Amino acid sequence: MANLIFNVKPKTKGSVKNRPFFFVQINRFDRKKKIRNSCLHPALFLVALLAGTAHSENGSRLWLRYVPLEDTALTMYRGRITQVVIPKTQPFTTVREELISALRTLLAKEISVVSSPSQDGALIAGTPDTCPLISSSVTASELEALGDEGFVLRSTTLNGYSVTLLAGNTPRGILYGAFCLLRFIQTGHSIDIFDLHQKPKIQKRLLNHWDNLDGSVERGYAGRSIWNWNDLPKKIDPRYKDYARANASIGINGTVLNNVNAQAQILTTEYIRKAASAAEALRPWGIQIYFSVKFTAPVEIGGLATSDPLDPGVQLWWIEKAKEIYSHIPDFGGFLVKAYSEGQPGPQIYGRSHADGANMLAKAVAPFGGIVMWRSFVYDLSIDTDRTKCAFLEFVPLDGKFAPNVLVQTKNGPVDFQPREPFNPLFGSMPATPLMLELQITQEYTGQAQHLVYLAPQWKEVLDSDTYAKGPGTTVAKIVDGSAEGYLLSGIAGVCGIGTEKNWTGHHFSQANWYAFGRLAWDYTLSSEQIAEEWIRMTWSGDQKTVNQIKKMMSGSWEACVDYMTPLGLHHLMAEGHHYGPQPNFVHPVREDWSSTYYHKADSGGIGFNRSSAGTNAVGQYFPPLRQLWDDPQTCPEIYLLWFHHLPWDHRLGSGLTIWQALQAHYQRGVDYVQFMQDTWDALDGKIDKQRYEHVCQLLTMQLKNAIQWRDTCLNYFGGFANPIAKKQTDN
Ligand code: GCW
Repeated sequence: MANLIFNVKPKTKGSVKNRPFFFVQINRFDRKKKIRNSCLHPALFLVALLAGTAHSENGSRLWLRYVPLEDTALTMYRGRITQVVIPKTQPFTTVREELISALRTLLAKEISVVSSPSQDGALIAGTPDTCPLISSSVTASELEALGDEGFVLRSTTLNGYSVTLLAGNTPRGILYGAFCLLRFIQTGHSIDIFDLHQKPKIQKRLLNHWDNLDGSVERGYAGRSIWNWNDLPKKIDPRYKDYARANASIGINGTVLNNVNAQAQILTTEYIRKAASAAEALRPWGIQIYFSVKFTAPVEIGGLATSDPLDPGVQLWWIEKAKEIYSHIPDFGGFLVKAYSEGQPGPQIYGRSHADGANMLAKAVAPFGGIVMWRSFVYDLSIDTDRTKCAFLEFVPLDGKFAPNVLVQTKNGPVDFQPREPFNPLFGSMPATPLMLELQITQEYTGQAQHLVYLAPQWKEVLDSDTYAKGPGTTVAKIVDGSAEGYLLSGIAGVCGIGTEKNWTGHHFSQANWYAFGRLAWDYTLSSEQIAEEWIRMTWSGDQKTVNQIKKMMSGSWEACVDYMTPLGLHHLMAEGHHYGPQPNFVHPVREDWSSTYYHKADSGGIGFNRSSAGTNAVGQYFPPLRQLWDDPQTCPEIYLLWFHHLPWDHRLGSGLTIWQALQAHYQRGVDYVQFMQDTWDALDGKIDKQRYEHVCQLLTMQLKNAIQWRDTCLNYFGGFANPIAKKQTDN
């Protein structure tokens, strides 16, 4: 729907006034006027496709393409891996097959599987239980430090042969280590003389699917749901394995199969059976499954008269339900709950709190090691008229009241996955509760599957934000990984937009966000650039020049999106419903906080939401010194200025520009960047396989059009307030 609307060219007929506001295009700033309809005529496109079949790629192999290395790259690994020692027993089958087939393809040669090393270049993989060579080469304390998921990769000498050791405590650790080694080889990283110890920083690393049981995907832009509920449990789509393998390769260890706007049906025996067979396909890759559950399930499918969490009958229903689930899915992960938010029911219906609800579910799954992820995405405006304050006001008083196996799952910012938000003030304010970070991989508010927007820098900004909760250095990352308070239970979730499209994510570059999420969940200290470089080398090309060009495109793409959509701390200017294009004049007939005007508050007096101590005092929910710094427009970072302040149009920034001039500059900068991405991609013609190259070409053309539309629509609208003021000043 969104895309259709956006594709429509402004008609010449009819009154401009009668058209939705965002159709109006003003090319005032369109200096280069280089907007093409497509890189290639459709007929030529077809010819190119047919001609290039041998080299055409559809993106379905993601970053696991395992392209045979070219001669120069091969020299680097010559003699390094010639044979593999790995257990032949069941839990190692997955990793053994992956490792051997990948090595044979990448290194273009026979790799023999042997029971003990007989020449230089043996790769010895296993746990101390399966392989005595491991216990003799890796100390017990080294192994202990690795935990269940870690691994050691080490070049060493054994029985006189130079070998590579891949050791861990579990098959899962070996699987992650194998993918690490394969990544090194695919990205031209040396595997000589290294001694690498790795384990994930965060325990539960989950994708959240917002997939409905009818196959539709809320905020999904890549086709239908990959979960074929109609075919399950009998038919297992081969894509489940591909999905699980891709996730394992980046360290993701769990997935919530269904939408947080949940249907009670998922808890029926029929669906539990279906889910159990999907779980079987994912298990070999270390992926546990979880359900989003509807709080009123006991009434809806259990035939009870109430779903009150303090009612013993309701408690028993959940206990029995958990038993049933675990009898089919012994490694079931647990429940995710959206309660009392956007129409979803919650314990509040019965006058109970979030903690009452969460703890009832937690008790049911606790005997099996399950967890409950209770979302803090609530904004009941009767609690406070500033939406950003609501979750804090509801949840902070409950700190310490949640059972130990409950995580409070919290979005990165206090509104809703906007292009940029300050971090959510709940981080640091609930020390007695483990908080799970929820990020959005599907680009609901950042151009969906049409725009190239690499989100790792956004996530890094959040993770690296200092909350000052326990003094300087208490970053969001340290709260999320549990280290700030010493929690063992920790989690991070990424709302994914994976669907039935061949390339999984719609835009080939949206795959990078899936990849980056996994890599950051494993180790948030990795830089966005490093992650991008790995991904590009595995996904597009190993040619350094090409890699550098694509990396340049990606690195500034998020900031560009912020610039052309919502610069200087603006937020939620998106059109209603689909959240794709701009609609700054939108006023919702019923809910004030679903209106764009509620967020920007532009009028002749200025622009921005006054959340300072003189306004709603949302800034007071942050710890000092942020509270003071952000309270004062002179010290508030420009990136959050209009988030916290309502300022006159002629207010001067540090740069000497007025707010109005700065807004114009940002919107233009965003457009220029998209133009730069398009020019850079154009120059890569011939360096990238045709099919994917052309697809990205077309999307960049669309993105440029859209960026211009964003700029023009917003500046046209805000100019209505700002220009008379600017004019008055020039006249004076
Ligand atoms: O981002 C908003 C989306 C809703 C979503 C909700 C949530 C699943 O617009 O589609 O519902 O947030 O996170 O619960």
